Amino acid sequence: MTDTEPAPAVRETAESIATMEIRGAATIASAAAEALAEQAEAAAEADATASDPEAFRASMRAAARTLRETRPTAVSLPNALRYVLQRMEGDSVDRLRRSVVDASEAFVEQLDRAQEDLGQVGANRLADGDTVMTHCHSTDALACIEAAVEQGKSISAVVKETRPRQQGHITAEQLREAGVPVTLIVDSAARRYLDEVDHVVVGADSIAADGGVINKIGTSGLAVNARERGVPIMTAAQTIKLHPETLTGHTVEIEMRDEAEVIDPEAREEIGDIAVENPAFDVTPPRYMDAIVTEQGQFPPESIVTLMRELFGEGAAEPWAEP
Ligand code: RUB
Repeated sequence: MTDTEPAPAVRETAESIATMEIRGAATIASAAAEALAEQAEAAAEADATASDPEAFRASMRAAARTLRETRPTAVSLPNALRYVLQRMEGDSVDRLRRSVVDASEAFVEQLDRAQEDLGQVGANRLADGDTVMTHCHSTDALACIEAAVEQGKSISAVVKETRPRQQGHITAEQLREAGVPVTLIVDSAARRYLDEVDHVVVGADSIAADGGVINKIGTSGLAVNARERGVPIMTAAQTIKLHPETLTGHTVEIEMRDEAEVIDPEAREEIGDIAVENPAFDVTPPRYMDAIVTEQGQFPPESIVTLMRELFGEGAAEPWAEP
């Protein structure tokens, strides 16, 4: 490992995030924070960085850049890197290493606590006997349903399959394990089943300053249909999903993924000359979302900017950039 080459553990985590072996905004964030701790341990041992604090810092920034480049939409990833790198301090490699490892552990702990806390808030919105509809697989959304079950409420779920990667299967399995009766449906059946549903619960990859919710493709259509059917829809999202750059007018990049996720190459070949597009996320305008549930309580989407300013000030530092 040279001073700019990330440790093998970092490259492995980056690869797993890019290939979606590690996926979902919260899981990506904790994996990225843990990878930085692994980088710190490796750099404290490596010849090029073990006795040079500046080279150590440079190697941490390079590792963060490698992780940052994996997927563009979930802001929890840069927010995790920011949290850890901003707490890196010390005038010796050992102190720097310790500060990174401590920050990484503190971040992961906070993440777990935040999810538990928001689960309680989200659960309060659900009543005994409710049926919820889910989209994709969100650990924050599941935390709300699981907390409601723990409160003794009887909840059932209509789970959208979520093309093209079928993360709905993960949701179905986890809800079943939590004792929630599950009905799995294809995405296009959602509107038909909304009449049987009391709540829609989704997660978020990023939340913009105007209250727009960026989540798995199909969330915005579901939200519009839920509004039309009069079914309340909430986003469960820890505050690390708040996107600080949107405070200064930046938009959130929507990841475009490989067309092979949508259609297998042979079938495509048979059809002939067509274009295939595979956006992984979409933006639900705040007017179609009833509440954003965080560990700090629930917010109407339009007021989330207040919390964002409190937590991030007016902008976002990039501590992984070369000085
Ligand atoms: C996952 C997805 C999830 C959010 C929230 O997309 O859209 O709803 O990431 O998840 P992908 P969590 O499968 O493409 O990563 O609540 O676990 O952070």
